[in-house]
Amino acid sequence: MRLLHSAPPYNLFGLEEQDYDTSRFAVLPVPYDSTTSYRGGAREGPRAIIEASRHIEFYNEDLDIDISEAGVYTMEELDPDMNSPEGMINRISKEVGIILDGGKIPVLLGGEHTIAIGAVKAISKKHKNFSVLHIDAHSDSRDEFMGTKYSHACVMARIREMCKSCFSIGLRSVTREDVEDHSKEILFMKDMIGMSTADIVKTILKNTEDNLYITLDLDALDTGEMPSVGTPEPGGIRYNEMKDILKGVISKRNIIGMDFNELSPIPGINAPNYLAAKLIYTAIGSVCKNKG
Ligand SMILES: [Mn+2]
Repeated sequence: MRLLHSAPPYNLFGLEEQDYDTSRFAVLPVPYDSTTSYRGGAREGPRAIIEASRHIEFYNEDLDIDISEAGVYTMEELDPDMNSPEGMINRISKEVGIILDGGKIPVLLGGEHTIAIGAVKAISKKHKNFSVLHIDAHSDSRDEFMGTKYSHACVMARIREMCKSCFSIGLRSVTREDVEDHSKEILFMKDMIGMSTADIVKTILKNTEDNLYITLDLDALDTGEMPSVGTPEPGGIRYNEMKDILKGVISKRNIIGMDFNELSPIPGINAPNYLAAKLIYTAIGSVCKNKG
């Protein structure tokens, strides 16, 4: 029972009761932004998402589900390893490995995009056949950036080394090499404009395996709705379209993990934090709609 005038508990969606053993989803907050090259602050992301999520209704009319029945467990924040980005990735990988061993779906809250490398590293030890759906404004495909192979600008270069196939959508800040080397596995933003959501979903499904990991850099969204990112690239995916893409893809795939990264909250502007929290609700809720 919630006491009168008491705030919702501090966890994702402000759930009254949480039980790790019976939970289906393990939420891992990773307040880390060490390799960020432009505006920092993504380390504040997980707390801002959790804070906003505590004020979302449990019930969602769009999905017709109640998130308090979904089995979502929020873990303690993962302490950053400030020695090296590689050390941090290994720490994340170890933690996600424990979640996977427990038969749960890891949901990481970033933090900078680098956290995805750690998650996919753990996933790749469990699954042979899986794809990564990469939703982002940027290609993140540099082999090395600012002296490390584990920078936010290298995420997809590292992930491609670990998974059977990757498919990227929303990209609108790329290099000539990206276009030459990877255009078959990219749905550029310029081509998404004018496509129906159903066709976008179809294209994603055509290019991914059944076991799917989703890494969502929030800068894929339009900066008007999502200004709270370190590297705001104009002309992105609108919230409603993103929501429908997630719903459509997740309904046809076995989701083995997800991360939502790069929220860099702007003090006093809470709407983007809510937006991020609601997208995460949509993603988790859509997994719940699937059988199994
Ligand atoms: Mn990005």
